[in-house]
Amino acid sequence: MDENLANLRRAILTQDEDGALRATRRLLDAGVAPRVILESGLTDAMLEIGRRWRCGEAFLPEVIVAAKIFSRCNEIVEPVLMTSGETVHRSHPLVLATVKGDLHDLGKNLVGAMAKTVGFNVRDLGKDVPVDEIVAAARESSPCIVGLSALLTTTMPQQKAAVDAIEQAGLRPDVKIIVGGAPVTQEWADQIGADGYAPDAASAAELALSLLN
Ligand code: B1M
Repeated sequence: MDENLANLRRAILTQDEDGALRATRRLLDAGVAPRVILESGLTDAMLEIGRRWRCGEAFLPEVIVAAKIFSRCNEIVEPVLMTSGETVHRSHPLVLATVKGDLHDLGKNLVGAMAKTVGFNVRDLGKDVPVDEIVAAARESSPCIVGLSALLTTTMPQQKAAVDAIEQAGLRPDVKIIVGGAPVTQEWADQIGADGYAPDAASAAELALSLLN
């Protein structure tokens, strides 16, 4: 299994789409848990791409291609994740968005996939989503949980803007808000008045579940 995971990571790092898809199928065929493939295969490879990019060892076109391969592999893994024994049937709404100005959506998509496995009815607004749209969706889906992803330090303030706008729209406390993304911390979540922060997609799903109670 470790060798197959290593093959998957290597294929993403060398922008070998066919190799990555093959390695993903092989892992699924071998019965490896979809969560492990998502976290230890796909996500770890993107973290390594990020490290190389920062050090000047990788360039933007490679990052774009790697992100596309990530999504293609995720398309194969997600349906298996949905049919895994972990899926519970509930139908509480979870509105999900990457905030305005931010085009990073791989992490948000993982949060959506994990949230579906614990039974949330996920309404994914996509990326670069303006605050007004988030408030409108929260109003339509209320009572609900709103999940806001931000990957750039420059777009984190949009999470605060959304929390403030939901508050001003009078939608609290029926709308709970969780935040996440690489630069986001628990401290930031507390500072902006969010109900919670999760460091990864699986914890985000668990956090959302805990907020239902
Ligand atoms: Co960009 N990028 N990027 N990028 N990118 C980062 C984030 C960066 C850290 C890279 C670096 O420094 N070398 C840096 C941000 C620096 C900063 O702000 N401090 C950066 C930059 C600077 C930029 C541009 C400005 C580059 C440029 O154009 N000059 C530009 C901005 C575009 C924009 O958004 N307006 C840009 C563009 C891009 C691409 C489009 C090429 C591509 C995104 C493709 C896509 O998403 N469809 C991209 C990528 C791929 C990255 C890195 C390499 C990888 C991000 C990723 O997808 N990781 C990233 C480096 C890094 O993060 N180390 C980087 C895999 C993904 C599964 O993890 O999204 O972190 P992540 O999600 C995690 C957790 O954060 C968490 O769960 C997931 C794990 O389970 N999580 C949540 C995420 N959302 C959550 C929500 C929750 C809870 C948990 O609750 C709601």
